[in-house]
Amino acid sequence: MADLSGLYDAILNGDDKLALRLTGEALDKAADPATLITRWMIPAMDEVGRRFEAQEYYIPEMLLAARAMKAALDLLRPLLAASGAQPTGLVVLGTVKGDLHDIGKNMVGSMLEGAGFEVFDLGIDVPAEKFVEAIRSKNPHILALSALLTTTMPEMKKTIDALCRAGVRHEVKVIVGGAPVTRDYAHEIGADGYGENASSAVAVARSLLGK
Ligand code: B1M
Repeated sequence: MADLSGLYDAILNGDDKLALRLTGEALDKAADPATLITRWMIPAMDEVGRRFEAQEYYIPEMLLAARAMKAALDLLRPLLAASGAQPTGLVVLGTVKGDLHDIGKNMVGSMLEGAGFEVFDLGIDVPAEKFVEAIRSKNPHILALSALLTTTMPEMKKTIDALCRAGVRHEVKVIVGGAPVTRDYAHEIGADGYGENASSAVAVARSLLGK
């Protein structure tokens, strides 16, 4: 694959127009969308996170980087979703209450769509009751919960507890993921599956449905 460090830099520097242009040019040269994401785009966001921790970046820089990442992802999303064939199942997806991070969640949604799932995305900062409502109204096969903050991970357990209280826990398989979430944590809170990244979320969703 060509050197796309310009795309890495564009995201790191929060230049959405350049990120979009370089992504388009890479696609014109038949670059693989998944490789673009894993080799250049996610490492750029990891470096943003490192700089934030080191107090070299602050919230405005993080927001600009997120905007550049989203601009590039918007171009890639239809390509990620294009490989689907038969509807594989219905997924309700969301980032848990108190958490505003949605880039990883959106990638999980796109990859699930690419694998043929129908995805109903509830967005960010989703309270447990809203997940319960969606399970009642949509009757999904899978509930997919994302959290990026150690402080919002407990909302995943609260959501599973709310499903139990509402008597709908047995109707749906729950998968969880997001940077601070681990397999052990997923097990501890009674989730059915854990996805380390977007493609493993798809593999877990498929295997939970026996596909
Ligand atoms: Co925030 N943020 N942020 N942030 N942010 C992190 C997560 C942080 C690690 C940065 C750092 O300090 N190094 C840190 C969390 C520390 C912690 O709790 N351990 C942090 C913090 C502290 C905060 C604030 C509290 C900062 C503040 O206000 N003081 C604040 C919280 C706001 C809130 O949510 N209430 C905040 C705000 C923001 C922005 C709004 C500015 C922006 C988000 C914009 C947006 O999403 N629209 C932002 C960003 C951009 C980041 C970093 C830099 C990048 C996140 C990202 O998009 N990564 C992030 C540092 C980092 O992650 N390296 C950071 C790229 C994305 C593709 O990866 O989301 O991990 P990720 O998704 C992956 C996997 O995790 C997985 O698959 C995806 C693809 O591989 N995955 C799943 C995700 N969900 C899944 C679900 C699944 C399965 C897999 O199954 C259902």
